[in-house]
Amino acid sequence: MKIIFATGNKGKLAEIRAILDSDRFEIISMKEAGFSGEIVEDGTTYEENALIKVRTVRKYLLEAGYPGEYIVMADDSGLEVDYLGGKPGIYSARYMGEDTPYSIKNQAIIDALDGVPDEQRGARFVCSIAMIFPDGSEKTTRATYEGIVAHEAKGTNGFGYDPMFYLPQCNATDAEMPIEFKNKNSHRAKALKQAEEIIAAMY
Ligand code: ITT
Repeated sequence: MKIIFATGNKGKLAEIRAILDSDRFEIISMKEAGFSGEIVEDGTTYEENALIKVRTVRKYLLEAGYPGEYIVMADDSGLEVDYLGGKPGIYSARYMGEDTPYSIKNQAIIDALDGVPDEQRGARFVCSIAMIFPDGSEKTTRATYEGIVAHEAKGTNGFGYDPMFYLPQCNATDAEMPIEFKNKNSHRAKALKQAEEIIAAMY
């Protein structure tokens, strides 16, 4: 089955390709499928934004006459920091400006929690996966990945906020852990597993 993935984020796409079973799915990015338009993410939840992405790309593919049967899939995700009242949440990509380097964004969150004890540094990544099937029906899944805000940004694996996302049980940040660990345990890994189960029940 072909999956056209509606994301422009290269870090996400690399993880998605590593997580989804390559024997069952051919993953094609929206760019590879010819989509180069803007997607206005003006939903108020991860699910709404993920659905906006799949609907926008599916509309394009249908109008462009993209051949064959395919599922359009998207990921909307974000980082929620308890001490910041759940921010940046669905605005994680836009937080402090879309083009601001993550070294600066990560340090800003660490600085905002200066002196805050570990018990109050709780944070989680949230991921919602949306799918539109060939018959036009839609499904979403959601999963979380729990950690705390690190005292220092460390590591180079992953992308985005991974260097400041500390996993106490691993004594390491997400960006210091092997990629295989994140791709088994992350919000994205778990939400994609649920998506795979939904697909398996349908086909
Ligand atoms: P697309 O909409 O094109 O998929 P995007 O980066 O704009 O790309 P989102 O709107 O879903 O995607 O924003 C998700 C942001 O949340 C992402 O840019 C990171 O800042 C953060 N994020 C999500 N998952 C993450 C992860 O696994 N590791 C680090 N940061 C993550």
